Amino acid sequence: MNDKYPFKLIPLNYEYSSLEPYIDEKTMILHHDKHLQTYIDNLNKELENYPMYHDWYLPTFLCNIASLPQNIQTSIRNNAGGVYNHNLFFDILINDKSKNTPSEFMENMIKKDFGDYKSFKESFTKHALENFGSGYTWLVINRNGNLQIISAPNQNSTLELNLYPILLIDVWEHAYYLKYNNRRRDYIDNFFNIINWSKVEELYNKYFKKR
Ligand code: MN3
Repeated sequence: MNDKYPFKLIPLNYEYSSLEPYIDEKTMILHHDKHLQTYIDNLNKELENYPMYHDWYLPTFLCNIASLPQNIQTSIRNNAGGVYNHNLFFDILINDKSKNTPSEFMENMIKKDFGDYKSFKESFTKHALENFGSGYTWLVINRNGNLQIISAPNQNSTLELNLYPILLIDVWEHAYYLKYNNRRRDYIDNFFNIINWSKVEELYNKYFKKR
């Protein structure tokens, strides 16, 4: 996902239908091929006239929004965020029972900051339900190295807040409306069946290796 301008659509590493019955094939096709593609196109268009940013990676944009020319800050926040967040979201999903529960190690990390897995799940669900309008709810590593749940609106990335994301749920209606209509809670409940905890753990370990 660390590609540069011109950004391209990265194929899913699973079938569009493979998250059934939790997320339907049609939603995945539209979400990946249409919604994500639009963010990619808009980002490339915005960067066309800024060759000085053509060697920047997505996280570089998201960590440095304030240093960009003021007239493109909002568009980069929305579109670089839209690409980064969707790539990450699709990456932390899988329909594979061997990966859909946290390892003992991850469970211990969750216990440390949330008491137990059940409390974490309840808190994450509550945040995602109360995330008003469009946005994402995130599990991040904060500056103290602790896990924290946070919601953000639109396509805002937590990288802008210096919070390193390891798990996120897209609660824009386009992520669930075809199958779930207004039943966001059912979508969130089912999301927990298809989290790729191996990937989440990989991201967790990557963060601590980098420091
Ligand atoms: Mn989306």
